[in-house]
Amino acid sequence: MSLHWFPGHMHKALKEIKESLNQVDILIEVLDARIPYSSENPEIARIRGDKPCLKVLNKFDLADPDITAQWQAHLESERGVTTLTTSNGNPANSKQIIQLIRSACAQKAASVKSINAMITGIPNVGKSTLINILAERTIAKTGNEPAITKSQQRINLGSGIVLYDTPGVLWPKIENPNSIYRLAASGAVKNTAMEYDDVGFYAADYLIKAYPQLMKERFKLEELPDTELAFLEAAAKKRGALMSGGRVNLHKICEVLLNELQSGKLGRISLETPAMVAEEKIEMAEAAAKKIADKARRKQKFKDGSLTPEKQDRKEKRTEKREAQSKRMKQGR
Ligand SMILES: Nc1nc2c(ncn2[C@@H]2O[C@H](COP(=O)(O)OP(=O)(O)OP(=O)(O)O)[C@@H](O)[C@H]2O)c(=O)[nH]1
Ligand SMILES: [Mg+2]
Repeated sequence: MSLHWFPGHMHKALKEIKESLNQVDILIEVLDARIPYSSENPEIARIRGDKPCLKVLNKFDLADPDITAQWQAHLESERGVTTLTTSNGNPANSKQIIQLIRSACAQKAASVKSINAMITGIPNVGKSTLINILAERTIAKTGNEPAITKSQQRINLGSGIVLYDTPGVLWPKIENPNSIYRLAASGAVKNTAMEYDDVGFYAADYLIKAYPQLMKERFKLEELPDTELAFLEAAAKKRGALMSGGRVNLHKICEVLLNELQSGKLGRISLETPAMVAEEKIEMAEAAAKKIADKARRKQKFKDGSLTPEKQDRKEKRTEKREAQSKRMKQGR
């Protein structure tokens, strides 16, 4: 599945983020705690330079806490960034962000009137919700679908901190194909821009392997089927997702599965672990190396092919003919 969802406003938003970056003292990248790797924007990592960066793992209430702890350790030790888990149901916890901003910018705070903090993140991850929590009032528009915030908004917290809310952005080329499915499964992509069935099958395959007990209980299955198709068929029968004639409605059950995953009804689920991602990175590097080797092989084959004895023979004859012709011309002069 490829993702064709990089609407015009995101292009503009990414450009604006880059442009206002030099007025910003600290970047707060809001990640989805269920997919900290897939929701991290490589463009932001590239442009941020050595500006302090705080990674907030939001929607922690929906993520698997053990896996989130693994991600925090990974991000802090390997990437040297400060992390914090947040969720909209725990405002007191989110307010720690203010302290973290102050301590990361302590030197700067002494010399300027206010600290500028920019909040970035993928669509629908909860940036505006978080800003409302920090501002203690509804100041930024929120909603359960991607692309609610359409332009940058400056919010003065009134305590020496100014926040910039930004529209959610994805990036034009998502390298890891698994990330596309996980972003879609988590709700970062508009429903109209994705194939429910593809994403549903991907999620089903992952869920029966990673969370077999949760799936068995949620769909009241005696035995958990070992393929995603068999699981979706069994779940569809249990939920009455059937078409006329009693055939299973796979589209409907994929929709149900994704809705329940996104709303947390399936339980606290993370869609990727540091170990999974490390393996995928090796696979991606191998695939890239194979592509280069295949290209070199094709090029060599083409070169060799053009030097078959018959071709060589014809080439020599052509050269001889040309030389003879040029000799005749010179003699004729
Ligand atoms: N379960 C859960 N839902 C959350 C959390 N934070 C935000 N939400 C919900 O996620 C949805 C998106 O929130 P927004 O704050 O509008 O997200 P955003 O990142 O500003 O989205 P865009 O402006 O579209 O990029 C809303 O329905 C929020 O109620 C959280 O911690 N847990
Ligand atoms: Mg928003």
